[in-house]
Amino acid sequence: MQAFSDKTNPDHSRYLKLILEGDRMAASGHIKDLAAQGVSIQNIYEHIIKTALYRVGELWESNQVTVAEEHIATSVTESIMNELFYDIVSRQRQARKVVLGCVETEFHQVGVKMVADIFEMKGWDTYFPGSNVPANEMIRYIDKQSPDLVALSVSIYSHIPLLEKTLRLIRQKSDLPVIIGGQAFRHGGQEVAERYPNTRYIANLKELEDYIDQQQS
Ligand code: B12
Repeated sequence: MQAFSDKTNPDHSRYLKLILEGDRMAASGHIKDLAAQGVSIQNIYEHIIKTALYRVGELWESNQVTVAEEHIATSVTESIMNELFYDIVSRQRQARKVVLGCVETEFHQVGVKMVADIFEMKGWDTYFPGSNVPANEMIRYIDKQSPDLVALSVSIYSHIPLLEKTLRLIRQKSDLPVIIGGQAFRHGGQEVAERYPNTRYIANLKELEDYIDQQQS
């Protein structure tokens, strides 16, 4: 598997067209072709899939695509990520666990699924109870799994107080390391991490890879 820093700068426009058309087969083939050409999964996630989905959001906001087209673009993307999974997980396991989730009322889950895949590529075991996980249920699940790390995702800025609710509940019990991320922080709010010990904001998959490497060194 290529490192994140492969020099290619792939263009997202073909992928965008295919997912808006709902052409799952062609979109899947396109991503597999890129991977076969040596474009890293991290690069595909960050520069093709994320860029295309951000563009879908802009087109939806300006009424140039319908809600149904936006939904199908996302569901085709999730199906392709699921297809890639078996090939990207590292066979060298690290005996480390991460529990990941989207905070209460947060439905955007593609970004945190990418985060989970990067951990799997690094040999970590990932547990993703999904989007919109009630804070109390997240705490119960963390208790049950006893992970080495928790990763929480927030896309909507007004959900940051719900992230803080989960962080407070985690900190009442332990000083388990927590990483937070998601586009809720695109225009600020990262200082939330400073209010909770052992909590760190990570902006993208490159920073995430560096962070995981530090944990393993
Ligand atoms: C698909 C989508 C949906 C789908 C999500 C389905 C799903 N299965 O995930 C559905 C239909 C549910 C949805 C609903 C809504 N959506 Co929406 N949605 C999108 C869209 C088009 C794509 C989201 C996406 O997957 N992006 C791609 C991923 C890969 O990017 P990402 O999440 O930023 O992740 C990256 C980083 O942030 C980071 N990261 C993410 N999480 C984490 C966590 C950790 C720990 C770390 C380290 C890193 C990390 O890693 C990723 C790689 O770099 C976006 C457009 C956009 N700009 O993203 C709008 C968008 C996010 N949605 C928006 C809105 C307004 C809504 C609704 C309120 C619409 C409505 N009126 O109902 C609801 C809210 C639902 C809710 N309560 O959460 C707005 C948000 C605006 C804002 N400022 O808050 C956006 C930006 C669209 C827009 N342009 O207006 N949406």
